Amino acid sequence: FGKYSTTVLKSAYGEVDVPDQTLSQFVWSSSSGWKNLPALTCGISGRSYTFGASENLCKVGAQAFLANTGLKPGDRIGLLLPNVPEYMVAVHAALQAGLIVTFANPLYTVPELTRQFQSAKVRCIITIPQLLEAAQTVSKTLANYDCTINIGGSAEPEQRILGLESLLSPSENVKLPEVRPSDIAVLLYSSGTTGIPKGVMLTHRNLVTNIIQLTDRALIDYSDPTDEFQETVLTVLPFFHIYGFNTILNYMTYIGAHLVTIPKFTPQDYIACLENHKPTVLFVVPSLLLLLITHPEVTPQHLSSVKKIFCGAAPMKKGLIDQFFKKIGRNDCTVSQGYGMTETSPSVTITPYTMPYSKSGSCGKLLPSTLARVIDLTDGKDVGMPNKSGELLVKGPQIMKGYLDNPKATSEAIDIDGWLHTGDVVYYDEDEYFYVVDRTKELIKVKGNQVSPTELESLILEMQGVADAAVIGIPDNVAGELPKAYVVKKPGFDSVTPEQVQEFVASKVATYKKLAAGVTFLDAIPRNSAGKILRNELKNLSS
Ligand code: AYL
Repeated sequence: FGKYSTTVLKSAYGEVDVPDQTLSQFVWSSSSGWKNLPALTCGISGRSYTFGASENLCKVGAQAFLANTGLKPGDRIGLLLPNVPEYMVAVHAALQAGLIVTFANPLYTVPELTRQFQSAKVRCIITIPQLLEAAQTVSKTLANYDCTINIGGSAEPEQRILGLESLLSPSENVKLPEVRPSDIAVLLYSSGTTGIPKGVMLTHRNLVTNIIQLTDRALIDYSDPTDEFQETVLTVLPFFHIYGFNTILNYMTYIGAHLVTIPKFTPQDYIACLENHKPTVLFVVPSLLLLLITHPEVTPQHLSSVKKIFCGAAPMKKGLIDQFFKKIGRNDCTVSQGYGMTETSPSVTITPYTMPYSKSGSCGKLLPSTLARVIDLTDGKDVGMPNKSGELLVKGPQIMKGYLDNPKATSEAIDIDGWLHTGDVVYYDEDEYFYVVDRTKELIKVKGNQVSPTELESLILEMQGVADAAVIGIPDNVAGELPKAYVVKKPGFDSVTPEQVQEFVASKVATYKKLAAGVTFLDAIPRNSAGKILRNELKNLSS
């Protein structure tokens, strides 16, 4: 009988028109009216750039890249930087030089960095003196490596280390290459629904589209800056993540907001920035919102300038917004929740600022030009009606081009009809508000950060005396989830302790990936006949 019927939900906000522009052209396309207003300021040091200055530095930087390094358009560069205002310049200079950029977490260990930069075939790393040693160690493992750019540090020509000045020396005779909107702009790493992190190829057009999808005035209430009023955005969410990169850095620059950055989160620095910069907008993940609510040193006065909060990247507990309003003693602040993935640039849904209170807990409605289906977890057929949960499938112009060098994973994620299988379990109500209820994919989310169970399992298997291992996420009130390992010992290794496994893993990964929910030894890991780990059985064991 051919195909069973599908129930396709369409955005209530129509379609977007996407200009034929690269990301850089788009981001500054409206800024001529506010060139002298501040665009980016480091909340700690006070280093600041206007819109005019940052736009100009990106162009100079692009020419300098091509003049002073051996890089050619299409080459990949890796950013190993904390959140500093220069992040913007580094990314957009590279993009305008036709380079493809991958971002690394500055907390990554050398093996983690090596894996990502080898996968992305990075030829140049941009970093700061504090991370130079790690960058140099990694660079020695990279084929066709060209140079390291050491922002804020000195040049060492014999080691192919360039200083920032070689990125800022104007080379006006260098012609910038033509970059097409369909070209890949960035490679961000995500484990998707299964396996180890993979390079997500996002084009200029994917990223531009997702910003335009968010500028619908029915969804978000904002106005262009004037000499009297400009939104001030405080953010600590990392620019190496798609949320920080596209939704904060690019989107907020596009609408003319002033971004205040913090290189390394501490509650004290965050509080000082609230006091000194009086932000009108905060970008958060649920664990940061919880911290603002519960931290004894954060007072209602600190938050008195805040009018808009954006939250995304992990499930937000119902009631958290009420707790926040209670803390600040007012409710004239909108809290928008967004849902999406690295693979979707990232936004798929957002709560309209006019959302009625009765919908709280929802992650919002489909963005313009976005389609969705919800399919039953057992038979794969569309649930076909509101209030029935199933896996969310999405289609739209913000969906990635695919996973780098991995057509198999790409075709598993995006089916032949173009639907991206999200691995998230959701339902929609009668008004097509979406609610995330669970996840079928293997991903663990710790404070909004992705942790791949496969990555931790293969690490644990490297440990002497370990025969088998499985990692799952355990619910946690503060972090959302924390990784926990089940381990089978080899005969003769009875003396291995949970702490030894934890320490082994901790020595090899960024802090947030640690086995913070512990290690339990089992006689065997439950697996199906195909050898797949039965994670639900492990979840039942732990609850
Ligand atoms: P990745 N509620 C529940 N789970 C969520 C939510 C949410 N609001 N947002 C993201 N997730 C989970 O690639 C979900 O499992 O991108 C999803 O598949 O690090 C996974 O996180 C994707 O993780 C915005 C602003 C999205 C931020 C984001 C976060 C993108 C996170 C839209 O407007």
